[in-house]
Amino acid sequence: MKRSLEALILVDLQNDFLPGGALPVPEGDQVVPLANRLQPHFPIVVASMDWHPANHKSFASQHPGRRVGETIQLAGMPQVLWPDHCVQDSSGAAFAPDLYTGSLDHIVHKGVDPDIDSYSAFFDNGRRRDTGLADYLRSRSVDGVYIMGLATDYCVKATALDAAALGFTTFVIEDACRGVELKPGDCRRALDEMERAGVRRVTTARWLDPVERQRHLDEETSVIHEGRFVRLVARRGWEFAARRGTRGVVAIVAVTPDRHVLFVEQYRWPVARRCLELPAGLVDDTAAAAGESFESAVKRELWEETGYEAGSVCPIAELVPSAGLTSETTWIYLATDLERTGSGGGTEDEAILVHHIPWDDATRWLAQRAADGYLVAASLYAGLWLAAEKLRWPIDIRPPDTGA
Ligand code: VGL
Ligand code: ZN
Repeated sequence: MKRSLEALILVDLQNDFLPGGALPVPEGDQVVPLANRLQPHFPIVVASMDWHPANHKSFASQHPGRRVGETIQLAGMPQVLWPDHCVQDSSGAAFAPDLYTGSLDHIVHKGVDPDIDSYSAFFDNGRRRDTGLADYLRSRSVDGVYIMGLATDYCVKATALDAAALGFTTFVIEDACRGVELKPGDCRRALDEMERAGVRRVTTARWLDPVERQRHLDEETSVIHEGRFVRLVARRGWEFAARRGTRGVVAIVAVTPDRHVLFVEQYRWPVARRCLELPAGLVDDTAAAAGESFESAVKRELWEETGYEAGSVCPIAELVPSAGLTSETTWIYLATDLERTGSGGGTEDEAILVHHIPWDDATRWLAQRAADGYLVAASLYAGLWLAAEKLRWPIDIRPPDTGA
């Protein structure tokens, strides 16, 4: 099976293109948080940097008597003259301070030849020199590119047009781009031109809206085996387990007013062992609960399993229990203002034991059980640690004493 991946291309998210910079793009700063929130959704992330020598011929300063915004002939092509910007190694050329750069797989420097400008991240404006980006993308099995950044009417447009011409399936993420708009309507015309060249227009909602995101994921997921509660599925050649009929798993760090924490104990068949876990359950557990909010699922599951009603619940984190094995993630919630109104224990066939453990004794108690061969859920340790931060109740997180 031929691998095919999609890359995110972040175009010129550099200080000089932000408000206050040398060549400010209006609202340019507003796309930086979007770049940060899109990156986790892509297997490959690439950034381009406008990277000019100080004597670059696109700078008006290099043409005595010419002014910024005028158009001249350069390398046989019309060239808009710009203020000095993105000079190599200057602070103006640095990435936007709030941009997260730890996920960048590859960086392309462009506009390095003083005699010709380079709006596109693939080629200079005369298509004389190749930046190596197309080869890099092909070497990583990329056949689709999603482009965002600055500026819609120059570098984003040129990068998208080249990507499409090179045969990449090309998308422009409209709401994650901003333009210079030297003439009113430049951005709209740029988007129209991209569209005519076969570039598809999308918005960040495709990743950032959970419903839209899931719809796209489902389209590229095939079912290998349909179980009663779980299915075996494949996505891009990767096999994993997916739950049926639920929107998520919630696990609850529930603390009582007298500073106890609730754990549940249950014999679990996959590991054939008694396990100590946080009270937990599925959102949309039953037909009766379909469409419930995560918060009401937390309250319902906590009451069913432990008999406690929670006055207040809040989400702490979304954690991944086993990212290679299952699409399941666990939402850790903190539940406080507890009041006991039921007996708990779950449904009859669940046979859940509830343990009320003093917060300050929790890690010692868990270490003793673990030493006897009980299994402790990773989410339980993680949840205690995260809740300790939130509650400002220090917790001793020394690892269990295994006698070694
Ligand atoms: C750009 C003008 C000059 C851009 C770069 O990043 O769009 N625009 N250099
Ligand atoms: Zn430039």
